[in-house]
Amino acid sequence: MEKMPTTNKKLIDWVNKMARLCGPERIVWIDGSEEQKLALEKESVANGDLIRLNQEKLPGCFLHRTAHDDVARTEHLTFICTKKKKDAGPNNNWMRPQAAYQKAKKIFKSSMSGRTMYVIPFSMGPVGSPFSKIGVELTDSRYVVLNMLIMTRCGNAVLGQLEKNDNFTKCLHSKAKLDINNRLILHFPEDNTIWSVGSGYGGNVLLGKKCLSLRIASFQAKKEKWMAEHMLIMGIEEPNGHVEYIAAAFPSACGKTNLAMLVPPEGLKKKGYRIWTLGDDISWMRVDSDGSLWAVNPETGFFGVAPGTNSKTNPNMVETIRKNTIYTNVLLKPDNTVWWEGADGDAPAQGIDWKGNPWKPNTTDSEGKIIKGAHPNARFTAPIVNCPSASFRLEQHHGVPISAIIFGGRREHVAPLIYQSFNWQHGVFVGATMGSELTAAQVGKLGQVRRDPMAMLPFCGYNMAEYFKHWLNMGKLMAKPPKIFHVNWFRTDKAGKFLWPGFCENLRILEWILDRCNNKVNAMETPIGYIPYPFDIDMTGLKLSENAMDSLLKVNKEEWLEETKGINKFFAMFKKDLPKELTDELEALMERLKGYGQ
Ligand code: GTP
Ligand code: SPV
Ligand code: MN
Repeated sequence: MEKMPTTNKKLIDWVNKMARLCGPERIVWIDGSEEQKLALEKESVANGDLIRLNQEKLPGCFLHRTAHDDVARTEHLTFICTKKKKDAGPNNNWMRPQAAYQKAKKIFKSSMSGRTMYVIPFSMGPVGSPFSKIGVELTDSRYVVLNMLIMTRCGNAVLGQLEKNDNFTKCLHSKAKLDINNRLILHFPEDNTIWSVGSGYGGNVLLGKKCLSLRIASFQAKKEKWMAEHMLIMGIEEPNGHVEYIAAAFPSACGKTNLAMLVPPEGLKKKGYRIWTLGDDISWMRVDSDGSLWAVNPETGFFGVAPGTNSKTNPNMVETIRKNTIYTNVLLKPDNTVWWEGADGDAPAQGIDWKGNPWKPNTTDSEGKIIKGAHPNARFTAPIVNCPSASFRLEQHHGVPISAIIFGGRREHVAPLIYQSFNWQHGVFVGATMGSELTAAQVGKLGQVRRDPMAMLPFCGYNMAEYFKHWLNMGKLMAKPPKIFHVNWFRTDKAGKFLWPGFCENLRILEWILDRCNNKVNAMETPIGYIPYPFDIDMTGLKLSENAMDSLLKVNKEEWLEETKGINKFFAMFKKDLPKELTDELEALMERLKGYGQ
């Protein structure tokens, strides 16, 4: 065996054991140096894994295309492998650990033959912070290495940490044959281990992201009394120069990235607001000695959705992805730049689509459907430091204090634009019952609500009933818990049009949220929580159609009574494990609704 750049015996033994299983031709340790990164890029271009883009217009940028059936997370092939099925809960696919290891071993066996196995030591969170967790990912994919170099802190600095600490998540990944029938994403929280095989797509293979920072971390957070959440983190600098921080949980594709880096609309810019971005996907939060909740983003990059990103919807992201960015499954233009549906400018007259085929606008397939240039889940991987609104607190070991937690989903009806929970326990109920409507793109009845508690349904690494208890308990540990709110940018009018313009205008709602946190405004009490007096939302420079604000803020008794039935059905899945506080909250809500005159 080659010489190992560590004296950590546990690490050396594990790397050797996994190498014996996967049979790589050689082992390369990732040191985090620029030279090594450049060499890997060169090799990737030579073997066709990456296409080097126009270096004048997009310096340091590359394009990657995945296999056609490997374009998104595969939740049905994702498992939580705990000794007891109950510990995974009704919210997860479960396999017995022994059976899972056996099944995966067959696929891993000699899967790296003729390939290099890369060893990536990485830290989620600033290196050396008490907030951080270390992982080591073994992979046969250079694409994974190059993405991990953007998304995490990795290399020798992390190995240094492992000289004095044996605690790391063992992450094994192999592309194997990229066969969907031999694909498994396995989590062993009791062994602090992740095994992923048969995929080359982001969320399945960048094991620091959803696998470690949410599924494994949520399991650890419960034990260690902290929180690992699917939340953006942002700072809002107020006109007086003070910065308040908020965290927000919306399900996948419901607007976290957009909110995290919004540019204030003209009307509010004059007041002096400024946004500071800390993260767009994951938040780790702890109670500090001051009794409030402090958050860090464990990641260092964005893995964001490309389609729809343009200088109107998200100008800061357009700036961010101009350099040192890896594009996945977008369209390649003749000048070696990239394009996607909803990008700036017109569609190019021709190009190469995400599948690698020649493409022209408005061409249809055999079923008459328009062929897209980019896959709808095409993504870019870009460093946070590229972002014009990147926070100066990104490297701070203790993170930032959180004043408000915001939940949100995609609801045509029912949920008003904004409401505030009565207290922490009620806020946990609001998060636990949040839902999003299925769109035409998803399996299921159009408009049907899928409950996605705290936007964590696909990411909670244990029984969600226990997760709810954990949220309730965390509230008790805080002298100054964040206030909890719920937003809905997606309410529609009778014609099905969005009532609220969204995007940068959402700052008007954030302003009200901060005013509530600082006791600056009163609010109307309704059965579901506090809603704003319309005159407390600053509408300078924004004109809505007549009565739009009333419709946006309306709490409809009948709709909400119907909603409680859905919640009741959802709660039933957790049987006796559901904390009583949540059934109490549901009953109290029903009582308040019954007495609500309209
Ligand atoms: P993941 O990366 O999958 O976790 O998603 P995300 O939550 O970061 O979602 P993202 O910000 O990428 O937005 C997803 C979609 O929501 C895009 O199509 C946006 O155009 C749309 N969107 C975001 N914010 C708003 C808004 O305020 N109003 C409306 N109507 N649409 C929005
Ligand atoms: C999500 O689906 O919520 C994402 C993308 O953020 S992935 O990293 O693929 O999970
Ligand atoms: Mn996400």
